[in-house]
Amino acid sequence: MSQRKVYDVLAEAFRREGTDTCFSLLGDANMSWATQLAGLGCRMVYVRHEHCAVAAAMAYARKTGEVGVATVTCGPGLTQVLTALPAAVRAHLPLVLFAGEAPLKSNWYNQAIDQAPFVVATGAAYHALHHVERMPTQIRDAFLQARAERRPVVLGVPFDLQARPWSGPEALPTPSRELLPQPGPMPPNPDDVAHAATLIAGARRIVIVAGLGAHMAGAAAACRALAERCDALLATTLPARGLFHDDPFSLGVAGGFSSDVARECLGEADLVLAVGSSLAHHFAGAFAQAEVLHVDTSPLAVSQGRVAARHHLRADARLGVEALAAALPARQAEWRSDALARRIRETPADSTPFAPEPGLHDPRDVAAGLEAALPAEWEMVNSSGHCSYYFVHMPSRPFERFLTIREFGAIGNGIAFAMGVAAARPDSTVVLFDGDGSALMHIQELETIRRHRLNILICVLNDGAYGSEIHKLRAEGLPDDGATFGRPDFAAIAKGFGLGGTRVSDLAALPDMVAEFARTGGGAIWDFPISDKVTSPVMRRFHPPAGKQ
Ligand SMILES: Cc1ncc(C[n+]2csc(CCOP(=O)(O)OP(=O)(O)O)c2C)c(N)n1
Ligand SMILES: [Mg+2]
Repeated sequence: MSQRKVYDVLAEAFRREGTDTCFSLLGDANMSWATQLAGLGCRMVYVRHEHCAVAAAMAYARKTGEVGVATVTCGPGLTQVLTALPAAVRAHLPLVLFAGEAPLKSNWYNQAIDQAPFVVATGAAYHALHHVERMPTQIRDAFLQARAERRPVVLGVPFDLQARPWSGPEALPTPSRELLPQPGPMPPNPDDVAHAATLIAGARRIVIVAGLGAHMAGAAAACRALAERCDALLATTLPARGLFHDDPFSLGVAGGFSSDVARECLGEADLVLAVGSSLAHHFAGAFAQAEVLHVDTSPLAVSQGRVAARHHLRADARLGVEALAAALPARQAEWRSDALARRIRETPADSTPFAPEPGLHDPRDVAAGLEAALPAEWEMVNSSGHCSYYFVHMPSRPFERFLTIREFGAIGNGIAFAMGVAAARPDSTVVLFDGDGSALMHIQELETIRRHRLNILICVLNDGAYGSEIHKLRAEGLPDDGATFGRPDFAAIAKGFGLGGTRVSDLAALPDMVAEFARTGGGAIWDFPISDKVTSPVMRRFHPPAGKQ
């Protein structure tokens, strides 16, 4: 036992916290610890860029409900993750990042940098672990903080201290899971229920919009029941997309990515019940007219700079919604008609006509072709960029098989998110929908996919451009050459990394291609050359061509 080093004990402390997967890129300041963590049975996913370690841990945390764990070395290892950390902060994802720190004993070290201000600026917490015997407790407390505050916690551990012989106590502290307060769900105040019930009774057109909080509280069924009881329609925020995917009165996403029918119905609403949602900007923009009743354990008045809700029901989402259903008489269905259900089911999300150039697809046809061909149990990951609108409109895909994290608006995360989902669901096939620009930003991770034998099918909507930029530049009447690159040959790129690669020129071939991929598994890119003339409704709305504002 006297041979044990500090890094051995720190690795044991992570295992005791339940860490069984760690996304990692090694350097002097974390390699001994990471190697011992692997030796203790933790699955390591060794990525090729630190950003992708943290981004993969984010998707892993979202999919598993656990704390995502990643590790990077000090200095340049840490500065690489400064886009991923704020994205995790905004998405309320619990992470613990083991980062090395420069050795304390050295007067000078080339990778030394004052790490805390970088991390704190992202909204994540930073703890410098400088007292060896206290380190296991600080690790436990980092997990406690990540779970309680639902944000990333970065631990900076000088690597000279890690290499010391362990002289502290043998026993590790009680793990965070045993200490975390586990209060029962919060019931609503009866007066608040009465106020909310009066409001609902006086409304004509009600929409219940569920956010991730509704999912986490297990409130989806209660929302459906309440909607039926008070003749309301259902919708979700973008992160909770698919929560009511099989309900005939579900409008899909309420926000910038709403379908045409959803926008029309949301525009008619006079009351919105926002259940377990953060009332984000995009969501609120969908309801110009409606009063908002926020049902949440922390109901908000102002969100993202606007007054977002004037009525509040503080409660666990499920208990709050159930209490409302109990307080309200059942209403005659008027809005919820068979005709409306048929319109919701049969109307395309966007019917604006475009005529793509020969040899190029309309992205809507690509999404429809994949929606029809991909097996129901495969995991979907949507990335960012202009193309992400299209893959939100795959109505058969439930929330449980769909992931999108985009609160910080960064591109370049798709491949890492898909790797995180693949690690969380190792027996599944993961399908990523990405843009050409976003995919290229971290294309090196194809090597990780191959080496770790991850089942990831990457569908690239290849418009040969930063689509979001060209459509905005064109709308402004400005030249688009700074964002137009030509279509990279993703099939050749994938093959260069040892993966499968196909340029999909005929969408009718998709069912056979899917069947073949299901048989072989592995990693591949399907490259869909698409027109750069087709614009999404959200783009057309916010960036109408010059002169049409
Ligand atoms: C890290 C980062 N850099 C730049 C941007 C600005 N940006 C937003 S969308 C986009 C284009 C993405 O291109 P692509 O992935 O090909 O998707 P498309 O818009 O063409 O569908 C860019 C550069 C960003 N959001 N994040
Ligand atoms: Mg593009």
